[in-house]
Amino acid sequence: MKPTTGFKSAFEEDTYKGLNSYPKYLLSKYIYDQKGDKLFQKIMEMPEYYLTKCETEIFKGNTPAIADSFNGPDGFDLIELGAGDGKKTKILLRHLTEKNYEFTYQPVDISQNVLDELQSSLLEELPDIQIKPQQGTYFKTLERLSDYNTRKKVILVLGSNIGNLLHKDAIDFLKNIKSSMSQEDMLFMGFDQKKDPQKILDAYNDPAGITEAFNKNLLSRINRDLDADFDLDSFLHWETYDPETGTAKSFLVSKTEQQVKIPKLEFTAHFKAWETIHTEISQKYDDEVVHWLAAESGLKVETSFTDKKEFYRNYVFRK
Ligand code: AVJ
Repeated sequence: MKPTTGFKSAFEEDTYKGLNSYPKYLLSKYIYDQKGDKLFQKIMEMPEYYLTKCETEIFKGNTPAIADSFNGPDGFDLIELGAGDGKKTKILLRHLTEKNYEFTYQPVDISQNVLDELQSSLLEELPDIQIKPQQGTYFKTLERLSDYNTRKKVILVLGSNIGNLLHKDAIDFLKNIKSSMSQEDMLFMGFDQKKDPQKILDAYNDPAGITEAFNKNLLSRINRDLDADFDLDSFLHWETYDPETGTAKSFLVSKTEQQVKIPKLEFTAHFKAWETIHTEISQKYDDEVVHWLAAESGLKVETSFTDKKEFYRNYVFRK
């Protein structure tokens, strides 16, 4: 039964839906509350999480070429979807500022908190930068920006964030971006590449248990926000990677038969022993798949940059 008073947020509704489905699932976007953001920062610093290191290597090794490709006749506006702590972007921003490129930096995030922290750290490190944080969903913000911007836009989506989307959702996302682009605009996007499957499993299954805590933050958050009583120790973090499809999947597996009360949903979830909750996908790509996604979305791949090991690739797309 749905709660008699109705759902008070999308989080409540999505949680209810996911735990009433078979097989059960939860949406990975809800991992990122204050605690989840901190855990993700820790993940990016783990030796096993090669994605951040590779993308940083790409930025460091190609700064002038990337900066030049961004520039337009009247300068440009750099719009970053899901900026986070902006560590990788800062490499570029420093170069752009030092070489006196005419640009603004517009980080977009749903969390005002993340934006405030990014803004204050940036103004400390690069006092001359023109930063215009944009709070909101990617889609609404892109719509608004395409109405206001008159010069070249460069849209950044880093960290292989697109990997959380199934291909059909990734195509919708790319189409949305495309519809906010004009002819001269550019999309610069990071895609984690297919590689030794063990390397991928290790990145999502660290022995220190940081990824486990990150995954289980979905349950902690339901405990915190919806007064539930999930016992985190009775769930197992489980990662799979299918080298054929390139899909890494995260699960939480109930080690025992159990019931979990979720008072704010007026609902009790039942778990059989070894029942799963699917929590996240982290898609891995190759050139062929990226070109296919681009073609399906009406975009063209202009060029790309990779690291020495070719673990990761940043692509430049145009309309
Ligand atoms: C932020 C979605 C790119 O899938 O690699 C890290 C999130 N999940 N470890 C990823 C994540 C587990 C990350 N993305």
